[in-house]
Amino acid sequence: MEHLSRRRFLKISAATFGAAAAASHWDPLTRAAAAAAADAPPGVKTVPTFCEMCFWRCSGIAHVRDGRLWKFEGNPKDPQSRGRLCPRGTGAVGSYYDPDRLQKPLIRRGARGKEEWTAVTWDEAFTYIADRMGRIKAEHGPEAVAMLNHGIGQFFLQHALKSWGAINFAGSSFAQCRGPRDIGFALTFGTGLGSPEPTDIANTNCLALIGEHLGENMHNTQVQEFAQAVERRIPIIVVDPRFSVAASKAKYWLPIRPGTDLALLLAWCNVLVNEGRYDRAFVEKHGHGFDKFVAAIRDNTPEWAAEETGIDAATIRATARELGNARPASLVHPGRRVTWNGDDTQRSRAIALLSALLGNWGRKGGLYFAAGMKVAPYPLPKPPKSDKPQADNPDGERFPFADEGITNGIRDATLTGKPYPIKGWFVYSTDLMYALPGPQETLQAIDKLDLLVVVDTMPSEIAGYADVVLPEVTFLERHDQLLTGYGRQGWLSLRQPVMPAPHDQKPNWWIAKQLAAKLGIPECLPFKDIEEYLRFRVEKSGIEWETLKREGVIMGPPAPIYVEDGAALAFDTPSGKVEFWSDQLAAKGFDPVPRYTAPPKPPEGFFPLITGRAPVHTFSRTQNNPLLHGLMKENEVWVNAATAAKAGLKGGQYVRLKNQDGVVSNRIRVKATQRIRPDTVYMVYGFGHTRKAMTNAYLRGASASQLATRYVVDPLMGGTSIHSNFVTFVKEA
Ligand SMILES: Nc1nc2c(c(=O)[nH]1)N[C@H]1C(S)=C(S)[C@@H](COP(=O)(O)OP(=O)(O)OC[C@H]3O[C@@H](n4cnc5c(=O)[nH]c(N)nc54)[C@H](O)[C@@H]3O)O[C@H]1N2
Ligand SMILES: Nc1nc2c(c(=O)[nH]1)N[C@H]1C(S)=C(S)[C@@H](COP(=O)(O)OP(=O)(O)OC[C@H]3O[C@@H](n4cnc5c(=O)[nH]c(N)nc54)[C@H](O)[C@@H]3O)O[C@H]1N2
Ligand code: SF4
Ligand SMILES: [Mo]
Repeated sequence: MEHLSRRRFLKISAATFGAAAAASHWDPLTRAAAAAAADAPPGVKTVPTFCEMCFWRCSGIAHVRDGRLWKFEGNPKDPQSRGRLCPRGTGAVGSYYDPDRLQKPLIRRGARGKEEWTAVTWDEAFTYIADRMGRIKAEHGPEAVAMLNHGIGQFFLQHALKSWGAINFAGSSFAQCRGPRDIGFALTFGTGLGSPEPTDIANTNCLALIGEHLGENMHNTQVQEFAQAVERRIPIIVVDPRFSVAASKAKYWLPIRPGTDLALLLAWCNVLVNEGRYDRAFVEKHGHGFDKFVAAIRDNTPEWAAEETGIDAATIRATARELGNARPASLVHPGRRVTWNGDDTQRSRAIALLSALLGNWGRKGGLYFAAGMKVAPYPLPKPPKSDKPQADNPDGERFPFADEGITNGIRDATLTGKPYPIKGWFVYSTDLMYALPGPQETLQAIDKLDLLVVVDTMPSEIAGYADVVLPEVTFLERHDQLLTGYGRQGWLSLRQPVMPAPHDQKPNWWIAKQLAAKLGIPECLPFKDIEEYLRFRVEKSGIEWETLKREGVIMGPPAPIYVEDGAALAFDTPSGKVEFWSDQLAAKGFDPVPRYTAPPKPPEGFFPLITGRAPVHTFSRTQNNPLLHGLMKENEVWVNAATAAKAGLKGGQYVRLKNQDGVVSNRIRVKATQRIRPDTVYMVYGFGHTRKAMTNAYLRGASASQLATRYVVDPLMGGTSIHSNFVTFVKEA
């Protein structure tokens, strides 16, 4: 590990965040020279592949020197990275060399959650799983086995389970992340935004960020474009209870009272309409129910919103004017992790309505139309149809506007046995103890299971409760499903192995094929190996396999992304127009125009707990990574300096946090700062691991998820709020 020391890493990752932010040329990404394959020194092998350290999916070039994985840098041909990776991507090397990686399949011997395992062969593991699955199927039907997953690697396992008869699948990227946003936009414009979100930050003349803290949230291309926007000196408006890094670059910081954003958004709409600073032509041609919308927001004045949000009316007016004057190259960022308070779809719909008022749909500097790339499918046999409804949302009756599986809905069904029992979970690449609020319910649901299989690279929290743990190789050691990306131009990226598996870890496609064989359905994945599968799809699409292997990325044909260059406007809503007033919401008993309700007040002495990201970590998955751990070992709880003084707390001191339900966190250091409202506390989520097997991350910092025992479910689509908890301080003796 010598060449992987922290110093070495810092040299590779030359511009770490703090230093870059202080520099006049603001550049938070790693500035490693993106050496193309041809420039590699002798003895160095380069392999292009795409990153899985987060879901932005940048393509990079891995360098192997003398058989050691040396570095991972951006691929200059890739539209996501543009030749530069973020610190987490660069740090991927650490996930390969992490000595705490899972090494062998494990079967639990003791009680669930007790760390008693037997290492077994893959064949023994599959036999055990197939036997339990067979018994569940015989007693309850195949619908009783569900899969909870995240990431591109889920594909082959999903297909194997579907072919066996499973129908319940969900990823935390919907109900815990961007689901409310995509549904809010779909209710308004007829389509969601998807990932990567097509925000034309590069060309916008005014940008509002609503709790989207670019620069800490390191989604690569957006951060690069945000840094350019800062340099272009356009007006930037940052709405965040916390003085985020983005706020420090902005013309306006609106330190809003948490949970009151809908009041601000409606007041912005009110100003744009009343002052005539909206796109009249767009609204007249494409709007549905505009007059009723105007009537509905009549009382949402800046003066009214000031009372709710704590932002003065003059600032609300001034920022609305900035947005209106720059239209249509004016952008209220739709956000990404929008699961805040449980009314998130309606808040996102208000952002969609602002986009409509600004007329930025399909316009330069607004929300462009993402172009994709068509790649031929592999002829996989179709899974059987089930006559049972999906357990999370039977016949769409529970959450009428959900269009993907709901993780917490599957958990509910497991807990209640309704509409039918769920007895098995396959968990792929998601740590449910972090991703899902209500950890107590997750544990109760696990108690109801006859089989919990966890496929992970690390001894994660959720793996600690598994019956069978299957160790996957990291993304640096495997092929994966093809990535067909959407953006200003479509593209195709290949993931391919850079290094051999250090132990008995296997890739997802292999696990899926072996499992399918054990379940007696080998024909559902009818290829010899994944290279055959990938090669078939690539060549069938008229692309040379060798070229893709060498380049890593192939761009699709250009397509119109703006209305100006020929993209057509059509809206897949019931009215065929942009729905300022939503009849379908009204028909289901919801507000046809978003209506604000004030968030609950904390008990005396308690503070709302909000969360976010650190630039060098992803969720809960990188805290143990030796390189990234070296850059940030634990999280801190941000407390306003005045609040800290009142509570008798000093910066740097350890405290525990206790939530409204009496749950007490691990120790966490206080960051006493002016950079947050006095009535709010903040922490980066993903810390506070409790498994000893994670030697770096073990008991470092506190887990926001552990404190998230209370949550509100969005009635439109099943999303779970993550900012519904209040905490107070417990001082260490
Ligand atoms: N409190 C709180 N909760 C949140 C959020 C928050 O901000 N605060 N954010 C929400 C959001 S936006 C999201 S997208 C979700 C994210 O939720 P998740 O995607 O579940 O994120 P992680 O907690 O990092 O869990 C990932 C797990 O996958 C494992 N893993 C990593 N790489 C691989 C791989 O290649 N193969 C396999 N098999 N396993 C792998 C890791 O070791 C880890 O155990 O969380 C949501 N939950
Ligand atoms: N470094 C890094 N980057 C990432 C990720 C990562 O794990 N690490 N994850 C990626 C993923 S999957 C996602 S979904 C995105 C998520 O990134 P974002 O969508 O930016 O969401 P969060 O990271 O949860 O950050 C929430 C921000 O909102 C602020 N906030 C909290 N409550 C309120 C409120 O009531 N009103 C307002 N206006 N602001 C509030 C917080 O202070 C914080 O700055 O990040 C992506 N990028
Ligand atoms: S943004 Fe960073 S972590 Fe995410 S895919 Fe790109 S380089 Fe990897
Ligand atoms: Mo997310």
